Order: sequence, then C-alpha cells, then structure tokens
Amino acid sequence: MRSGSFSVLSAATLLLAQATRVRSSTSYANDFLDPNAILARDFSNITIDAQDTIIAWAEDLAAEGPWSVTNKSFAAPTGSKQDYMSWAPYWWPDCSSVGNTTELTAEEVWTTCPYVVRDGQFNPDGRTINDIGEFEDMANAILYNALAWVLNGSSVYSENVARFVNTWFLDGTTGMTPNLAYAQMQRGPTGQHGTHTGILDLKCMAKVVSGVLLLREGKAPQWTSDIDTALNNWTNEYINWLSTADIALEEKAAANNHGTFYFNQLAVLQVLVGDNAGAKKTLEEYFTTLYLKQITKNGDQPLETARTRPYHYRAYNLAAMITNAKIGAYIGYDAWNLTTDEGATIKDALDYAITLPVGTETAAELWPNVVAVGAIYGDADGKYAQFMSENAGDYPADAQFLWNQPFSDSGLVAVRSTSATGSSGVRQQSQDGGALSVGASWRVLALAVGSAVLALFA
Ligand SMILES: *[C@@H]1O[C@H](CO)[C@@H](O)[C@H](O)[C@H]1NC(C)=O
Ligand SMILES: *[C@@H]1O[C@H](CO)[C@@H](O)[C@H](O)[C@H]1NC(C)=O
Ligand SMILES: *[C@@H]1O[C@H](CO)[C@@H](O)[C@H](O)[C@H]1NC(C)=O
Ligand SMILES: *[C@@H]1O[C@H](CO)[C@@H](O)[C@H](O)[C@H]1NC(C)=O
Ligand SMILES: *[C@@H]1O[C@H](CO)[C@@H](O)[C@H](O)[C@H]1NC(C)=O
Ligand SMILES: CC(=O)N[C@H]1CO[C@H](CO)[C@@H](O)[C@@H]1O
Repeated sequence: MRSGSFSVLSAATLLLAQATRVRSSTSYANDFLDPNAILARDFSNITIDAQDTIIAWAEDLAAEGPWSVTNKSFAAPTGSKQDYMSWAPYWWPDCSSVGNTTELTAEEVWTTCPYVVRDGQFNPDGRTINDIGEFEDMANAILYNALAWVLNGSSVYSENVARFVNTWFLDGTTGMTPNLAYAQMQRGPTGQHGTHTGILDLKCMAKVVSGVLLLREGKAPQWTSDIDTALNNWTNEYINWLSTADIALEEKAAANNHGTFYFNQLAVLQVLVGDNAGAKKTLEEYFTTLYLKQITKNGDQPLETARTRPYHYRAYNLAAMITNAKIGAYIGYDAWNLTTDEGATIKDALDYAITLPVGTETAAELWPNVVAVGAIYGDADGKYAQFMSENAGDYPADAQFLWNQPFSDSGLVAVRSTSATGSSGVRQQSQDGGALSVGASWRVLALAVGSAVLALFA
C-alpha cells in the first residue's frame, strides 16, 4: 500500500493552485482501459473534475517513485533481492517446538519456526517486505501518468511511465526476475517458497498494460522501441512462468476471485505482447469454466459471500469479472451478455450487490463497478446514478468517471467558464492560470487525507 500519504496541506495547496475539485486518492481493485477510447480524446464535458483528479493523482504518485523489488531489506531465499517476495498475510510463527530458550533473531524465526495460519489476522511482519505495496503504487502511477500524458500532452508524464517501467521490470540491477516463485511465502522450515495465493499480488498488471498501451498506441516519443521490445521480452518470459508453474496453475484453478484475477493477468499480458488470439482463448476459458459457477440466479456470488468480508469480496470479484470483460471487448470477444450456469450476467451480480448492506465494510469498493456497469449496460431508469449520488458523494470527481462513460453526473459537475474548459471537454488551463470557476467555489471538496487503501490480499 502507499507509504506516503496525501496530506491535507498538499491537497489544500493543490486546491489553491488549480481551483478544482480533486477526489482523494483511491486504488481500484483492478481495471482495464481501452486505449482507443481514451486516445480519441472525445471526453464528455462532465468528466472535467475526473480529469483534474487524474492529473493530481499522477503527480502525487510520481513523486513517490520509482519503485523496485530491490528496495526491500531482505533477499529472497535465492539470495537475490531481484526476486519478487511477499509473505502470506495470515501466517504466524510457533516457536514452541524449536527450543525457544534463547531469543531467536527475526531471520531465525522466519526460517526455523513452523508457521501456522490464523485466518483474518494480519501478521504485521508482512509490512517489513513491501514488494506488493510497491507494485500496486507503481501500477497506479503508470496508469495515471499515461492518462495525464493523454490529457495534458506534457512529456513529463510519459517519461515517468517509461522510467517506472524500466526500474521495476527492465533495469539490470533493479528489475524484477519474471516470476512469482516467492510470493506469499508461508515461511518456516518448509515454507521457503511461494504459494498460489501470491499470484494475486500482481493482478494490477491490467493497470500497467492499460498505461503502456496508451503510450504505445498514442506513439509517445518517450515510449521507445527499445523499451517496448524489452518489456515484451520480460512479459513473454513471465507469461511462460504464469502458464506453466505449479503454483500459477493452482491459482488459475481457484474457483473464487483468485481465479478471476489470474485470468485478468494472463489475458492482459497476452494483449501486451500482441497475442490477441491467445488472450481470447484465455478469456474464453474463464467464461466457460470458473465464471459459470460464480453468479447464482439471484445475482449472488456465493464463493465471495461465504468469506469474512462479503461486501468487499463481492466488489472485488466483480472488478475482476468486469476487467476480464473489458479486455475481451477490446479484442473482439464480447462477454457482457454471457450467462452463468444459473443464467446470470455480470450485471445481475452488480444489481444484487447494490441491494446489500455495507455493514462495517468499505462502501467505496463497489462504486467503480456501479459506474462501469451503468456505462456498459446503460442506466435507462437512472438506478445506478441514483445509487451513486446517494452513496458516493461527489462521484464525478472520481478518476474512473473519465473512462466509465456514458454515465450521468447527477448534475454534480458545475459548468466552468469557457476559457477554462474547451467544448470537447478536454482539460485545459484557463489563460490566467486558473481562476476559480463558477460554481466550484462553494462545493464541498473531497480532501485527501491519506489514501484509501483497498484490500491488497484476498
Ligand atoms: C518464545 O518463548 C517465549 C517464552 O516462553 C514466548 O514468550 C515467545 O512467544 C516465544 N516466541 C515464539 C515466536 O514462539
Ligand atoms: C499541462 O500542464 C501544465 C502544467 O500545469 C500547464 O501549464 C499546461 O497548460 C497544461 N497543458 C494542457 C494542454 O492542459
Ligand atoms: C530477454 O530476457 C533475457 C532474460 O532476462 C535476456 O537474457 C535477453 O537479453 C533479453 N533480450 C532482449 C532482447 O531484451
Ligand atoms: C446484450 O444483449 C442485448 C440483446 O441482444 C443487446 O441489446 C445489448 O446491447 C447487449 N449488451 C451488452 C452490454 O453487450
Ligand atoms: C456540457 O455541455 C452541455 C451541452 O452543451 C451543457 O448543457 C452543460 O452545461 C455542459 N456541462 C458542463 C459541466 O460544462
Ligand atoms: C523508497 C526507495 O528506497 N525507493 C528506491 C527504490 O529503488 C529505486 C531503484 O533503485 C530507487 O530509485 C528508489 O529511490
């Protein structure tokens, strides 16, 4: 998760500088953006606040980069920090059987004490190695900087993307080895290897690829043929691991959100390397196997409802299903109307999820799904817009409101002076550097006080 947080002060500074409404920083569970739709730059004028949010998030995130697996303090069991590594979040040491008479060092505990699972209880040790959080920040930084490049045209943003890709994936001393052999290790004398749940750590490859496709298809000069070739090379090796390693295949077979996210990752990487036929086969496999059992007739997702935090898990798997369908739509495989064994669609799953109480969980996790479904299936009776305006506050200032269109702004977006906003709806600075736009001054601002951290583990 993000270590740095977006302070009230910096949000206030941003407010004064740009006189815009910027929503607090959020990391969506996952998403895929059709580069052609974005590069057409035919944005609705109601997305102006979302555009400002995207620029702000791009800059805020970029200030924290670059990220690298070599930033961790401990090496993987291979002895190399270039191997991605994370620890299973719910596993704890029990040193009672290993002569715990003298104090063991942390490293001795990790390798000699047997580890046992305590479901739902996070071992704080997990935070001492943060490859997972760094990857998530990097993926978001790439997505928003690529979008900022499209919106603003400044090479600062596209250079950021190239730099972040190079540092995380490609550089000889900081780049990640293309496998997840040490992801979500359980540790202990028999646990010095990754487990299948760790494949989920890299689910946000869909965001990375969305950003890279924008630069590649948009012909950003900073996205050189050298970096493109090198990333394809890395990705081909990783795809090979992801389609053959035992733990990767176990994750692929997982019936719940773990399996759904596996297919996000594999399909989007196949798209990246130009293997659209392979990606289509991958998505077809998901929609003709796992998907069939994931939504019941009434729209419930029983495998998620059974979990400890059902509101979260339903939203989480919905995001993964929507991402699979969006990747499909991009390569000519229409999954939106595909039905499960009980005759339900992704829309039915959303329609059911929005009727359920949030309880003590985080409501915001469902919002991007509501807007995405409304944009794709339509919102003739205004049900989805009503849900958003009643629950999600100033939702048109949320970044995803840009790419999940058309969707009503419920009248929440104030008209700006024509000098500040072009008729195409593309963000432009006003000539005097950004006078307060009419209607914006009285709006309640969603100040960002720390980033909303959506669950990294499932
Ligand atoms: C080691 O033993 C001490 C004393 O009995 C105990 O408090 C501690 O929890 C043990 N450590 C572990 C990791 O089991
Ligand atoms: C891009 O951002 C810079 C810095 O805020 C600004 O000066 C410039 O006008 C923007 N360009 C466009 C096309 O929005
Ligand atoms: C592809 O990756 C392999 C292993 O990481 C490396 O040896 C090779 O030089 C790379 N090729 C290119 C063209 O980058
Ligand atoms: C689903 O199918 C119906 C009927 O064929 C069609 O009108 C609609 O556009 C389809 N929806 C999506 C999202 O593809
Ligand atoms: C967007 O354009 C429409 C049609 O020109 C106009 O009625 C509306 O006020 C505009 N909205 C904003 C937020 O600028
Ligand atoms: C926070 C931190 O230490 N970041 C570093 C991660 O690794 C890259 C590549 O070496 C550095 O540039 C960052 O400063």
